[in-house]
Amino acid sequence: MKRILFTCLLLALSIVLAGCGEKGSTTIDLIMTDFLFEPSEFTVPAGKDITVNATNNGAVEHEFVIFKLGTDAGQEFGDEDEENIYWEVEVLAGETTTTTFTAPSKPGEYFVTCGIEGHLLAGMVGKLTVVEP
Ligand SMILES: [Cu+2]
Repeated sequence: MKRILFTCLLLALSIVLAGCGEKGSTTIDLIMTDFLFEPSEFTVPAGKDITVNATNNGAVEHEFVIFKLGTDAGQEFGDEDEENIYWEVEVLAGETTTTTFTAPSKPGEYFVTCGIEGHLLAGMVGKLTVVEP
């Protein structure tokens, strides 16, 4: 009987720990191709330092551009969108870059795209979900 109780406790503990894992990751592992983000959706904890490991497997340069909350690039990325950028990183074709940024302090869904002309339309769109840590 005691053993069953112990097993139940372990099970409950593992569920709680698994739940903690859903509070977002401080690491983003990103593959860029012509013309997709893989994966395209990320969840990070608000206000934390996030490490981005970005690999460009494409034949052309790509960017990972996070927009400010409540903004997006519309149909196509243009000069008018520059002021709405929260953070961005550029990766040359065939390169891997590791860099960091501080996640926005406000939870919400942030628009992500590649700022190079035509890449948004081609499908380089993503979403960064910021959650309470
Ligand atoms: Cu691109």
